[in-house]
Amino acid sequence: MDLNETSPREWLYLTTPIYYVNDIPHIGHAYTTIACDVVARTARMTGKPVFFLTGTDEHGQKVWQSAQKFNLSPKIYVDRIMPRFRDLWKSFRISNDDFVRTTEDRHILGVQDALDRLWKKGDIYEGPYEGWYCMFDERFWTQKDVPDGLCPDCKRPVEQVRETNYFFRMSRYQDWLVNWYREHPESIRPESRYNEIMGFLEKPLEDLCISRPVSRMPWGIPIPFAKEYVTYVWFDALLNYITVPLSSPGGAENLKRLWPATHVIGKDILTTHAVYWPTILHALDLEPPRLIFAHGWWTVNGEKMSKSRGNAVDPVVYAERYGSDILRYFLMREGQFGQDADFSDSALVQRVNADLANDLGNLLSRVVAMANRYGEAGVFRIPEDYTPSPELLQAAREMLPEVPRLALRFEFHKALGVLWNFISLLNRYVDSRAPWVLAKDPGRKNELDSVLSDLLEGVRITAVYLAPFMPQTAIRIFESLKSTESLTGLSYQTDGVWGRLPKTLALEPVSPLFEKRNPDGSVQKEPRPSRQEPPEKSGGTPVLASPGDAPSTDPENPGQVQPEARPAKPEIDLEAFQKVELTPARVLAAEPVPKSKKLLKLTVDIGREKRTVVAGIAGSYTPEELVGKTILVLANLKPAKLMGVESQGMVLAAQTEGGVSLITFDRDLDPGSEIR
Ligand code: ME8
Repeated sequence: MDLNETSPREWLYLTTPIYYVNDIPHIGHAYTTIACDVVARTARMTGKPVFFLTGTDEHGQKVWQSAQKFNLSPKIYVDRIMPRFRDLWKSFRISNDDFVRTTEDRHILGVQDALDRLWKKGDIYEGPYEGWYCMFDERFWTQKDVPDGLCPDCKRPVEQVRETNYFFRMSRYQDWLVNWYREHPESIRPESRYNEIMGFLEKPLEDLCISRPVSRMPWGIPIPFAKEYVTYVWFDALLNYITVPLSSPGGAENLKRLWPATHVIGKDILTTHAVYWPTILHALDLEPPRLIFAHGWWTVNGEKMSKSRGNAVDPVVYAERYGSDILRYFLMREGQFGQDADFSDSALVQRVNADLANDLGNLLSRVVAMANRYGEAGVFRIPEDYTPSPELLQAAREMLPEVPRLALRFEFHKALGVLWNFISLLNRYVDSRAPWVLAKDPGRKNELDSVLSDLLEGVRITAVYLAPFMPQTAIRIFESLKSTESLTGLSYQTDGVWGRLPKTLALEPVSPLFEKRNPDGSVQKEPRPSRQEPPEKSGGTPVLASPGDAPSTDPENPGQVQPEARPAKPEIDLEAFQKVELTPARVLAAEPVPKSKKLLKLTVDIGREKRTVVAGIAGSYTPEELVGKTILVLANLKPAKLMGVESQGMVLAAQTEGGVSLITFDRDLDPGSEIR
């Protein structure tokens, strides 16, 4: 069930898994929790009522063993570890409405009540058990599952166990479950996970062993009708999703209002959620979850990350180094939510420098600095007759359905992609409208103020759409703009529309939102100035401008708030890139273009043929020094006439402080060699 399809008044009951406290949290836990937080915040901003639950799974073998390792009683141990999770969520600004611990009375009583009901109904029975037990995964396997004596999941040795136990009649509900999923194919996402579960359900379902003898493992919820047993940790843990609403004010009515829930989990715990849990719910006369979204796995340098492997990325360390909002952004932007992704410092640094420092941070700094500088005595006034730029207005309007819609479909990277397109549009608008040029002409004061109003509103709206992903950054932007929004009650409908800024703004220059990073993650001490100059003419001309041709930098405004960083362009896919034919070309001849100071006419060999290309490089190269060089040419650009000469391609070069620098190759190669 797509969350966008539920009625706006219907509750979104959203849950994370409750995490084991056998060790401290890692980035995988943060991933699921942040994703839920983004969905919860987005849904609230659309006006939907939300109940967002997370918590800790504190019973079971793993936790018990960890406590033993530290020579602590399990209760003292869990009391020490649990705050690591609770406090981490606070530092990540997770907006959960409740936090459940499975050692709390409200949960224990709820589990015992459910056990009693199922026992009385005959859905739980006592029976002999003989099987192969994996201590690590806390589950039994049959002989055929473990031909090599190793757990099929974790590959650790299994041990044979014979004992009397209690079983939940899960097999009884197999046909019902298969039918349910046939009728509700949208209730497990992504679709591949739905198919996985349907495949799993083709094999006969066994009954589920839901008890552990106290003599073997005492750390669990006592079974009310069999005191020498505790409840199997998964049966205990899954029930948190209903014990919390049931024990809250309103009890059964409260649960009825919230149910069915949307569970966000990692793909590792899909079977427990998509098979065990709906059958337990059905036996308790409750509907299966509305949606189970099983996201992908984070690896580190290609390896599975887990607490037990010791290669876990510590979110506390990263939040301290970068700030929790940056980590939130990275996790939501990098990779697709349903797919695996690899965590690397270099990818993180790249996102910080390009998306955050360059695109967003610079935009805010330059816009606020200009409003401050070009206002009267630091006070900027939105003109009485201000009409917003139709292009920006349209782009902002398109974000209103699109960004929340994508976030509620768990397509976080796409939602952020749409928002960053808007940010790029604003950056291009700064460059094309060049307020520092308008400011030189008193007759264009009204135009200048309108452009700045557009930009200030655009940045404010950016913060509204950013808020679910980067709540602290959104607040900093609102504060920088002296805008009155707060995260509580923020709404797309009222705050995400044009025209909410105060009419008079006394803005002060702001410190950078984000600091640029070196490849090792350390803060770059002195930001390297980068300049961007637009081409001499637009329209795909194969000419590079010489510096100073166009006023794209702000000469009156030196320092880091300059419009100096090149805004990132919208993301393209490989297919788009593959349309571009880049080719090494040997310069056979070069001569000046008559009557032009900048243009040279080159005859180049591109392997399959000769071409004439015209390039604006006369200020940086003499014709003589070019002949014999192998340069890079864009070969499939539509020909264009420049000063009367048809250019059949474009020479590529980098803009430098002193002119341009042609792209050449560090080895000898044939013209026309493939560039990939
Ligand atoms: O399974 N990549 O708790 P747990 C992405 N207590 N997500 C990851 C991850 C990774 N490398 N590693 C962990 C339990 N996760 C049970 C749950 S619910 C009733 C009981 C996330 O501490 C992901 O959400 O092992 C995964 O499902 C969860 O942490 C497992 O957390």
